[in-house]
Amino acid sequence: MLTFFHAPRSRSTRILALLKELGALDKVERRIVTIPRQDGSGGPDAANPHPEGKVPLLVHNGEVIRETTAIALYLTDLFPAAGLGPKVGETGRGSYLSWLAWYGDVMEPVYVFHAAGLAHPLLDITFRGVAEVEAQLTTALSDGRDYLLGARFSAADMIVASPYGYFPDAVPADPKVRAWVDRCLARPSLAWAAAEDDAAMAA
Ligand SMILES: N[C@@H](CCC(=O)N[C@@H](CS)C(=O)NCC(=O)O)C(=O)O
Repeated sequence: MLTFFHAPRSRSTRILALLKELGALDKVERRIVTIPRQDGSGGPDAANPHPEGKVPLLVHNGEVIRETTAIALYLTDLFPAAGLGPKVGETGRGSYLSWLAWYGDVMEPVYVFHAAGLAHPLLDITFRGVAEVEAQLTTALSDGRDYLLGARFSAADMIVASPYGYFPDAVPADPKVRAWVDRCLARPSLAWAAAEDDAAMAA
């Protein structure tokens, strides 16, 4: 039994799109929960078993999996036929894990600190900054590859490109990075997930 706890138009929308890419929607029970929103709407939801009250959350046979990148890895491992993440022992597995972890451990914190206007030597030492984040993408895509792992689209592309869907002004200037962002954001699964979210919000 697989249950996905989701709040429309939130970080969990990426997981909804991933489930669509995986062809796994019919294998997952989707439960819509509320979260506190920045505009003051919403609020914690007693029906959400996330230890911090957040989304996304996945529960598989009673086991609770939290954090977007862990959930993405869990799902691509669980549904390997979709080919959205290299398996253990397969070429690209290390790169795949690295991009997923880098997103959660570096990229997202860097953009959050930047958006909050925070600067401190300890933040620079620990995470570096926006310029270094952009340089990682520029370097990785400099050989003209279509995706972070090469020719192969993966869940790492979905997660790492996702902030640029919310903040188009933050897309790095490098043409190859911009083309990669466009490629990732053009996935039909994202438009589908957005429409699902719109319908859920309207309801
Ligand atoms: N690092 C977490 C962040 C999750 C997160 O902050 N989700 C927000 C929605 S965008 C949330 O649930 N907020 C509810 C709250 O702060 O109580 C992840 O990526 O899973």
